This record gives sequence, C-alpha cells and structure tokens, in this order.
Amino acid sequence: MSKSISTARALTEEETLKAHSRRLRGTITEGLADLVTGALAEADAKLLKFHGAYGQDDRDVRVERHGQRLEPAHGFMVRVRLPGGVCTPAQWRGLTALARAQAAGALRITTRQTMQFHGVLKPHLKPLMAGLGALGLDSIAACGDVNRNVIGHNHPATSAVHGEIVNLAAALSAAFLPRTGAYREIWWDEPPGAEAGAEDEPLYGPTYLPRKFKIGIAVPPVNDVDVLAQDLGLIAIVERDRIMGFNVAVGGGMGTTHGDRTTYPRLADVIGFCTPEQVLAVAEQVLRIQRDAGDRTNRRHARLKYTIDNRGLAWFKGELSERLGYALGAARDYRFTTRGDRLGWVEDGEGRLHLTLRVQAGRVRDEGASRLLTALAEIARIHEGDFRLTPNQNLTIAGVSFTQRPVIEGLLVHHGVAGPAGPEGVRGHAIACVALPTCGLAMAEAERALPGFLERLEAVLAPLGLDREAISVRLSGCPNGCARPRLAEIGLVGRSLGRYQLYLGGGFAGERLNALYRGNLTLDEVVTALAPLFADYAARRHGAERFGDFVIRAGHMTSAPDAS
Ligand code: SRM
Ligand code: SF4
Repeated sequence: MSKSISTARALTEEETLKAHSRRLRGTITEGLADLVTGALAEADAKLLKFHGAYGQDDRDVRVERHGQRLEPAHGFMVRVRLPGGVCTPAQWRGLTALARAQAAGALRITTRQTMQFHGVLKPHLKPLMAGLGALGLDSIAACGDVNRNVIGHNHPATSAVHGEIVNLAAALSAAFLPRTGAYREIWWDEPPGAEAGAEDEPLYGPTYLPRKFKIGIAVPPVNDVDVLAQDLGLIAIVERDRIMGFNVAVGGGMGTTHGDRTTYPRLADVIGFCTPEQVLAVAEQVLRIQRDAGDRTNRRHARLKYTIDNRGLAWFKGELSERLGYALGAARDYRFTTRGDRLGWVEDGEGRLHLTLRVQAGRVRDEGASRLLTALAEIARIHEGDFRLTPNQNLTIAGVSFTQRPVIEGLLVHHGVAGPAGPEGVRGHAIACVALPTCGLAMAEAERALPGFLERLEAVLAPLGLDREAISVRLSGCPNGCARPRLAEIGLVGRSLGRYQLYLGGGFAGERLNALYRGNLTLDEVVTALAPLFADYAARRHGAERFGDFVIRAGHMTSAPDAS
C-alpha cells in the first residue's frame, strides 16, 4: 500500500505553507487588524481559502486605481458551506441581512449548490463570519485543499429519497471537516484549546490534501449535480423509493489550462457499487488514497483525475479494495435523462408544492424593477418549508401549502420577479460562472455576458421553431470550467477579453464531454457559427434527438473531445 508519493521533485510552496501554518492559522488574525491595506498577506490569503474566503479586487477599476497609485479595490468573497444546498427560511433571511450589511448587497448561488458573498471589505469579514455562525452556518472548507461543499439532488418531487440524500451530503461534509480549531478561534472568538496550532488532523494530516476534492450525489434519471465531473461521484440506486446503494465514480474534473495538454477535463469512471452502510467508508478511503498518492509537486496536476491516470484505474481499484478490506460490488444499471431543473411549480403528490425559480447565473439581487433579493427575503418571512439551491444555480422554494402558493406568487409579482413558470429553451438550461469583475482568474466575461448572449441565441432559434428546445449552454470566463462548460452541448470558455473557445457535442445529461468546434471567437461570431447548425438541426434532426447528439451524427464535428 502506498502511503506516500515518492518523488524527487520539490514540494510546492503551498505544501510548506500548510505544514507551517499552525493548522491553518498563519497570521490571519494579525492581518485582519492591519487596516492600512484592504488585503491580507499572500500566505494568509492562501490559508484563508480553507476558511471559505478569497482575497479579490474589483477588476473593473484595477487599471484606473493603478494609474492613481492606489492599491487595488480589495474585497473578499466568502463561500458558505451548505451540504445538499438546503437552508431554513430563518437562515435565508439571515443570509440576506448579511449580504446587505457586510457585503455588496447581493447573494450568489453557485454551481456547487451554495451561496457566495462578494465585495466583503476587510473590517466586515469577521462580522460576516460571526453572522454565519449565529445562523448555524459556517464557511469552513468551502474552499482550500480539503473536501468541498458536498452536493446532492434535493428536489422533493423528483426524488422520493431527497431527505436521505441531503442527510448523506451533510454526513460526508461533517466527516471530512478539518479538525483544527482555527476557524472557531479566528472568526468566532472561541478560546484556543490546549492543542491549538498542533491539533490532530486524523484524516488530513498537517498538509491536508494536495488539492481540492469534490463529492456529488446524483439520483437518476436526474444528473443535476453533474456526477461525472466530481472527484467522487455517488449515483444512488433507488428501487421502490428505497436507496439500495450507490454506484461509485472516481476521477472527474473539469479544469484545464489553455495550451497545456497535460491538463484536461475528465469524466469520472464508474468503478463499482457500495451499500448505504459502506458509503462513508468508501468515500473516506477514496479521499485518503488521493491524500497519499496525489501530486504535491505540481498543483496543476494534483487532482484525483491525474492520480488515477498516472497510476492506472486498476491500481486505484486495487488500492481501494485493500484499504477497505473488501471489493466494491458490480456497478448497477442506471440512466440519466436530464441535468436541468424542473422550473416552476411541481406538486409532490403528498399535498406539498415546490417552486423552482430560474435565477440568472445564480445572482440574487435587487436590480431595477426586479427585486429578487427583497422578494425572497419577504417570502422567507412567511414560508413554512425550506429553500433548496440547485447545482444549476437555481432556487427551489420547497414545501409550500396550497394556501401559501398565491401569497408567494403575489410577493414575486409585487417585487417584479419574472413569473413562476420559468423560461424554456436555452435560457432555462444556461449556466455562467462569476468571472469579471471579481474572479482573479477570469480571462473573459461570463455572468455579465450571459443575458446578451442568450438574447442573440434566441433571436436565431425562434424563427427556426427551436425557442422551446432544451439545449444546454454554459459559459465560463476561463478554462478552469466553474460552469462545467466542457459538459455542455454548447460550451464557451473564455480565452481573452471578448474571445472564447466554442465547444460542441456534449451530452444533454452530462454523459459525454464536448469537443472544440472553433477557437478565438467573439460572442457575435459564436452566434454566427451556430446559426447554420441550428438551421440544420431544425431541418434534419431525428425525432427528439438532442442538439449535442445531432452535431456529432450530422458530421459537424471534426475533432474528438479535446482540452485545447
Ligand atoms: Fe471554481 C477557482 C468560482 C465551481 C473549477 N472558482 C475558482 C475561483 C475561486 C477563482 C480563484 O481561484 O481565484 C472562482 C471565484 C470567482 C468569484 O468571484 O466568485 C471560482 N467555482 C466558482 C463558482 C462560484 C462558479 C459559479 O459561478 O457558480 C463555483 C463555486 C462552487 C462552490 O460553491 O464550491 C465554482 N469550480 C467550480 C466547478 C464546478 C463544480 O465543482 O462542479 C469547477 C470544475 C470542476 C472541477 O473542480 O474540476 C471549478 N474553480 C475551478 C478551478 C480549476 C480546478 C482544477 O483543479 O482544475 C479553479 C482554479 C484553481 O482551483 O486553481 C477554480
Ligand atoms: Fe473564474 Fe474561470 Fe472559474 Fe469563471 S471559470 S469563475 S473565470 S476561475
């Protein structure tokens, strides 16, 4: 059994930093007290990620401030840990209040089913974290080289086992939390324990994981979590409303670097089946293998997908069986048919209603006539069920009674929020990552470019009668792939300001990566390139054939799935 990776290459700076961080404390507390700068020192900023926060600056004003010899407009992004994406109305109200008082006045639903705050100024960071604590929430391990927010299918009407899935997400998240008291000390003023700075980290050890680690739980036929994009994907096998167990998929990941062919997106391999009783142990051993065998010398090559490709899937399976003391069972049959959310009202047959609202690029804010932030906060005052975030950046107001339905609809209308029916066609399936102005890695616009891009696409689709056709469109500002664009039927990946790589041919339900179709296009050029394909699709599709399948069958694609 390989407990450590033997390599002659030097460990990365991050490995040394983690080892000497006094279990993720560094000098964050001292840095917070220094109000001469709005940022933290570089090393502390790296450690801060493990606490769920990122140092950023407003890139819209970066050049201007540089010209004025001012430091960048620093702020922080804070990501909440919300396993399974469920929160109570009281928590929702609290999150809204924190967004208004401590951040830039908006909430952002992420592709991993949680909430982000942007534009948190340094003096507001601690009050924000304290506010999360008061709501029974936290942000620990939402970022950093640890297990991240665990996502799972949570719609009450499309999955009879949604409660168990959310509970499993919470159990996995809790089991894989770092044990350090750093978070509670720094943000919640808890007194340091006797072991402070040298706490035992039984799972992670002093250097935590080589890189981030992601778990998603899908319930077929819905693959909203994009289970094959996860380091560890669990596919629930449900018979007569009972979870029989989970197919185990390992080694998914989306991130690439333009021009670096040693990086690539990868679909997870389904390697077997485990029972509900075994699932926590299986997940822990997968994580431990990656801890011990992952590449700690090159962060671009440190995800589980590369560990598996370097050593081979057979090695991985053998290692897992040896550590578990048993082999996984044979994978069970399953089929995904969609990844989209069922927008609008859905009744679950038990007298409850659930309203899934499409939230464009996940941004919850008051803007012009549409006051979504206010509407949802007011709904949270009277709502008797809960709020459920989806990995498609949408929101389900779950567990509504028939008498409350008109009240909720009235509040939405009153605050100018588009009707509950939800858009169809490309708009109903579109995702965009945050990108500019907050993301430090963005090469092009994404969230801000999405509305205009969709309008232009719809103008081409409508005359062809394709305006209600579900086609998945995903837009990312760089090849890290936070919107999972390489799994879209139409995937756009930012290359430079205003220019994108256009990928086509992904599977509608997330079962196939797409491939490069054209490079270095403006969004107008993308629409021009797509127009003849849409026309051909309208004319020659076979029955309910999906656009992603059609472009391959009709011979429009010349390249195989490719990370370039
Ligand atoms: Fe991501 C880095 C936003 C989901 C792959 N991601 C970032 C950072 C933190 C930029 C940075 O490192 O400075 C972005 C912050 C932008 C901002 O201003 O908020 C960022 N990622 C996001 C979110 C908010 C996108 C969104 O619009 O919803 C998602 C938050 C998820 C969450 O709640 O935890 C988000 N990121 C993803 C996903 C999708 C997923 O996990 O299902 C991926 C692809 C899957 C994967 O990990 O392979 C993803 N993000 C990355 C990567 C590439 C990682 C890699 O190993 O290849 C980076 C860059 C890095 O880690 O160095 C990154
Ligand atoms: Fe930023 Fe790139 Fe992720 Fe978009 S894909 S949020 S631009 S890191």
